[in-house]
Amino acid sequence: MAEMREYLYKILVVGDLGTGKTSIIRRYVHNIFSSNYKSTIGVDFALKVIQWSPEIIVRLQLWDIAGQERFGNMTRVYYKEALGAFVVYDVTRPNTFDGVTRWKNDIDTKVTLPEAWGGGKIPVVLLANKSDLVQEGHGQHVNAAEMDSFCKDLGFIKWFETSAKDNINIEEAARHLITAILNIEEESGVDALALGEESDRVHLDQNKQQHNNSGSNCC
Ligand code: G3D
Ligand code: MG
Repeated sequence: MAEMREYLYKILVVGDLGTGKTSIIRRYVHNIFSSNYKSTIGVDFALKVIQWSPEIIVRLQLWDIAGQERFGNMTRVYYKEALGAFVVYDVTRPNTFDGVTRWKNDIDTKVTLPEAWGGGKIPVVLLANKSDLVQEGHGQHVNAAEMDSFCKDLGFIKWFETSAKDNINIEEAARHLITAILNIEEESGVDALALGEESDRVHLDQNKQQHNNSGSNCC
């Protein structure tokens, strides 16, 4: 029988205030969303456990920023050991699209993949959220060719039009990001972050601890 493998992936969800980050996480994680882990740096965690295949279980640790958006960037503590990210904007508010470049740069300058995985940029997916409102005549659908080119220039691995309200494309976007991370891990041939091995990977409780002691680590 094939050996079971478990992975723990820390995923960041960033973007301007009101773009739908919390709604997307809630929609994706259903009722497992918890505010209990709120820490001094204003972060909520949500955990989603996915039976990816008969042999693979993926534990997604989704990091939401609670009220920190107004600074337009996050501390390195927040980004530490993240393996993927979503950047969210609101299709009905063009100024939130300006934030996309800023958030992507913030990610690229503050976190890289583990050395054992080549140390490159973490995979990031762009979410054009509230697409249900476009159906109702607010804003307009994104231009696919322009978005493809924008994503290529900025280094997003893909974009999706999503609706947290109508549950559109959220599952698909998550699958795409997880697939990308699994591929990077597989290509590297280094199973360093697999659960059950020695590593300094993140655990929810440890994170809470770290953040509570994180004053001097902030940038
Ligand atoms: P944030 O976490 O990025 O700050 P929230 O954003 O998830 O708190 O969402 C901000 C507001 O946008 C909320 O409305 C939420 O219901 C709404 N929203 C989020 N996603 C969608 C979506 O896909 N479609 C629509 N129509 N609305 C969405 P309120 O009124 O509670 O402030
Ligand atoms: Mg929020």
